[in-house]
Order: sequence, then structure tokens, then C-alpha cells
Amino acid sequence: MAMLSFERKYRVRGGTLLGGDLFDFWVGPFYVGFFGVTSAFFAILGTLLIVWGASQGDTWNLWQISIAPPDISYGLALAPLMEGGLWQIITICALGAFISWALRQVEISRKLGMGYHIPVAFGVAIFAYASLVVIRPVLLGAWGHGFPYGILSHLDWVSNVGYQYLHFHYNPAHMLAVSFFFTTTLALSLHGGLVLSAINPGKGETVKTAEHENTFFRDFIGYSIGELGIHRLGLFLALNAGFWSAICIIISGPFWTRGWPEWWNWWLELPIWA
Ligand code: UQ1
Repeated sequence: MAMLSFERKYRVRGGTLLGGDLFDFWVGPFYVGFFGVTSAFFAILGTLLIVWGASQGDTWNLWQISIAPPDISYGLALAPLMEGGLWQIITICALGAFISWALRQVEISRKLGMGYHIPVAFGVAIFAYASLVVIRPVLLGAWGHGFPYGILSHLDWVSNVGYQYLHFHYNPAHMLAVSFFFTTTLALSLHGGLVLSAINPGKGETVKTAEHENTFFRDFIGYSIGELGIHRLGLFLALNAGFWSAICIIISGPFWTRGWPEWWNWWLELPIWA
């Protein structure tokens, strides 16, 4: 595997959290590390279990394959393999792989003397997944509240859980999450468009720099957030999208059992209307 000339100098020893020097090496372009081994272990095992689970089902139609969590009656107990136990093991594999991946990001960040922004950002995505398959099911007292692992089946789950609260768009945390998702796409499209327009000038023109980028937005809206600023804003928006997604599903059931439209009664009941 080709390596850029400057890459070798960044292949520094140490920074490991576990395993010391034992796994402190690279395979081709990839850093291995203890958590690279556990990432691969959980990812491969989980994938094989999904394929095996599919083989035990009644369809190979990619859209319809589904591995369901246990029935609610099993509560928070372990379930027999073909009655949700497989889903439980796959969930452990998924979390094992995701958390290993985050810790591998930590080790690489430490090697390079960087901040932990990347593993922290990925940690918010892990939190959003865990909120669906661990945090909310535990708060509700049954693994059966997790979502099924299937393309159409998980969409059905989202639709059904949404209607259970009458109209999920009235969930205030869902409103925040959706707004942050949309604003993230707006910010990334503005940023991507700005950078590409600066670096792809018309034929015969020279490539433009950050000064031109700043000037464009000062001319356009009277304000430029700057090169570092747009990345801080992007991270802020994206992390908030994932964070409020997790919050909106955790509060649905454990902390609010009625329809979400009804939650807004506090507004109608304000004494100022009387
Ligand atoms: C911006 O102001 C800026 O600074 C030069 C960028 O940097 C590269 C950007 O990518 C964007 C999108 C903006 C505009 C964004 C705001 C919030 C004014």
C-alpha cells in the first residue's frame, strides 16, 4: 500500500491505552492496536451472526430480512437464541465494535498529540444508537423495546413508535434534532460550495484563498465566521443533531407516556391567557 512521503514520520510509537507495545503496529495503511483487534473481532462476529440469523429466517430478500429483539415478556432477561437472544448478542457485538472504534480513535489521537474531538464526536453517534437499544429499553424494563435489525422492519418500528405518541413531530427534542440535522446540511453545503468555488476558479484564473472566502460572505451577508469558525459551527450543529435525537427517544416512554401534541398543553395553560 502506497504511503505518502510524510506519513512515515507520523507513525510514532506509544499513546496506547491498553496492550502496551503488543499491538502497536500497522497493517498496510491501518493502525492496529488492541482496539483494532477488538473492533475487527466484534464487527466480524456481529456480521456473521446477522448473516446466520438471516439464514434461519424465511427470506433472503435484502429488504425483508430482519432480526427482532425478544418479546416484551422476557423483560430485561436473556432470551433464547431464536427468540431475541441473537438480537441481544448482535447488540453486544455492535456496541463492542463501536466503542472499540472510538477507543482506537483515542489511541491514534494520542499518538499524534491531537485533541479528542473525533472520538468525542463519534461517541455522540454511539450514544444515539445506545439510546435506542440499551438506555430506553432498560428504562422501560424490556429489551423488546429495542428496534429490529432489518431494513424495512426498522422503518416500521420507527413509524409504529412514532404513532404510539400520536405525532412525533410535536416532541420538542425531536424538533431540535430535526432542526440541527437540516442546519448541518445547510452549513456543510455552504462550506463545501465555498471551498470548491475558491479552489475551482474560471479557466485562466488563479486558485483563490481564505481571504476570498471571507470576502464573499462579508459581501454577501456582512459576516464571515472564518475558517476555524465554520468547522466549530459544523461540529456543534452535527453533535447537537445526534444528541437531541438520543434525548427525543429516551424521553418518549420513560418520561412522557401520552401523545406529544398534548405535551404542549403547558403553553395553553399559561396564566397569561386567562
Ligand atoms: C463563512 O463565513 C466562512 O468563513 C470564511 C467559511 O469558511 C471557509 C464557510 O465555509 C462558510 C459557510 C461561511 C458562512 C457561514 C456563516 C455562519 C456566516
